[in-house]
Amino acid sequence: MMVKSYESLTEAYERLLKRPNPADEHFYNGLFTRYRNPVLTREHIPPFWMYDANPATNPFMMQRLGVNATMNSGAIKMGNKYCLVVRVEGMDRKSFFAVAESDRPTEGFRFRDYPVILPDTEKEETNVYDMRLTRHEDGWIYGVFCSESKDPDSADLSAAVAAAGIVRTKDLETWERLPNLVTLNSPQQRNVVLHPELVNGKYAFYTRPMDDFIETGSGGGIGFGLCDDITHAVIGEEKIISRRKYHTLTEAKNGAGAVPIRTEKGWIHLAHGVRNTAAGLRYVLYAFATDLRDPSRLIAEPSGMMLGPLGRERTGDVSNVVFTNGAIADDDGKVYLYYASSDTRMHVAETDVGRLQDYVFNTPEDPLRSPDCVRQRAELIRRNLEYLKERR
Ligand code: M1P
Repeated sequence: MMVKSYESLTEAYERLLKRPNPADEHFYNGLFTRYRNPVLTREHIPPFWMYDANPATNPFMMQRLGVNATMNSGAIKMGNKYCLVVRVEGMDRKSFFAVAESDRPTEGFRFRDYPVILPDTEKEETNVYDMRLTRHEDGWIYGVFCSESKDPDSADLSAAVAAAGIVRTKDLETWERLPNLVTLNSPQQRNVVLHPELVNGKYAFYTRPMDDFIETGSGGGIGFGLCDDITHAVIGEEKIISRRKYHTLTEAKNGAGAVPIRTEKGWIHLAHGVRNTAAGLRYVLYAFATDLRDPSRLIAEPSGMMLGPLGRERTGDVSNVVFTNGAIADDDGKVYLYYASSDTRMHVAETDVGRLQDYVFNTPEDPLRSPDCVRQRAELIRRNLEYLKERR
């Protein structure tokens, strides 16, 4: 078996980072355009993160610390840079965060030299993942992520406890760790997102109440709660704002995704919904809107999925999953939705605020029963056929 030189590995990596990423015109729905190549894969990891570059100590030029996946990334624009705080998963299954940035939203993402060194303040914390980045009106950028530890009350080795970890930064370089979020009425939390503005003078979080690490149990959906002090964040009441419903894409669970986008008509939320199938859980993305002044008040909930796993997105470490925890609403109205497929790689899809508003406010709601769904579709067909006949 040949031994590659460290230089050849670096050349291949540099070539990959220069690869153009054209828009993929195959899929059309009028709402978003996918880009053909993933924006980040494990191949985008700098070789000096994985190999010992010195042939004297690495004669077979072997990976010493490999990387398995790059996925669920928070997203934010800093100056003219598109920044992703990526969930990187090592071969050891542990995830950590790393900043990858580019001056283009759809290609050229390069990891900074070092991963994020999070302050190690939670001694039982074993794994961290899925950071949402909120540029808050108080001047900080907050990162809210899942802080996972072994369940101390269970002998089951896979029993874990999920909580929401909170950090803040001004530059994605130096991070201050705050105590984990406490939700008085929910034993576990994952997919927690900080709202970018104070609501009634308080910090507002989108939560996902859960009875258990995997199952949400009695947790009814995406919650909303307020807290007085972000440096010791405690939430009492969690009001359910996007409720799970029978025979919908959120039947098994759902969770807030990207930080909501402020538009003239309301806050637009991009979330994930999960249902169970014979092939296991299926994760898709959906959208809804809440009131500008009261972001806990649902004002629009279009029917069905906005984006589902397609083609090669459908396979990976956890197949049949698309997941987002970051989008960038750019100054020109474009919106870049960063999403991972099958817990393996990162993609981008492009839309704009006008299209998102049109989608969220003009897509009919899910009537929840087949007879009503077919009536809804028959009405669209009737209107179209009349319109097309008149045009002739
Ligand atoms: O494996 C799919 C996703 O599962 C979890 O999402 P949820 O809490 O909604 O089940 C998360 O761990 C996420 O990271 C993962 O992509």
